[in-house]
Amino acid sequence: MYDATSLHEEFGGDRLPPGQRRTEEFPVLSKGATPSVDREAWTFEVWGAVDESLSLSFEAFTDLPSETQRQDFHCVTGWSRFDNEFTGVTFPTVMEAAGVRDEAVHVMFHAADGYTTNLPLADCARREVLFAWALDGDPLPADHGGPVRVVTPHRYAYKGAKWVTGVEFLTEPERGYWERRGYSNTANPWEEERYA
Ligand SMILES: Nc1nc2c(c(=O)[nH]1)N[C@H]1C(S)=C(S)[C@@H](COP(=O)(O)O)O[C@H]1N2
Ligand SMILES: [Mo]
Repeated sequence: MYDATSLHEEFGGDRLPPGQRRTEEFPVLSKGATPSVDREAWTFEVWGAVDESLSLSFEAFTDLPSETQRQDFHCVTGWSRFDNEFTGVTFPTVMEAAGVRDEAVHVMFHAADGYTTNLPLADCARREVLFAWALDGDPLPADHGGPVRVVTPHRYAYKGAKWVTGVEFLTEPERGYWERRGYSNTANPWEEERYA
């Protein structure tokens, strides 16, 4: 298994970022109710600055090369959960499948509850950014974003869209749901980039 829990070293910080407290729980934070997303009806779309737009069923998506990683999870509200084992497709694998064009500089994630979140392409083109469908060996629970969610262990967790339905490659930066409402656009936990 790929261990991503030493990621903090790249950011020059402790494993527990400043101002965070560790919890064994896994709280649920969503802007609204958990949408019911049927695995069989779910499709994953990739569009924008790509050579090939994709539209994949759950079966086709989970047939892409996947891996399990041990990761930490940092919520902007102050809790961190260590050693989560997420299984999924890495962001670079999706980039390769779609053929991301040179003019792509930014990414918008779209989700079934209308949530969006954005990141620079360079922050996404990392092995640790996973489209995950399993947690600790079990199907990802609906409250935590099942069938498939994004995880971003190098950024606060609002950068990881639950119930993800698509990825849009952009030629200019845009802001997502919380980024337009006062959360940090950059969201680096080791710099405590919480609110803008
Ligand atoms: N689609 C969607 N994704 C989302 C959210 C949301 O409301 N909708 N909330 C975000 C926020 S603010 C956080 S902290 C994490 C929480 O993930 P968890 O509920 O699994 O702890 O999901 C993020 N992804
Ligand atoms: Mo959050």
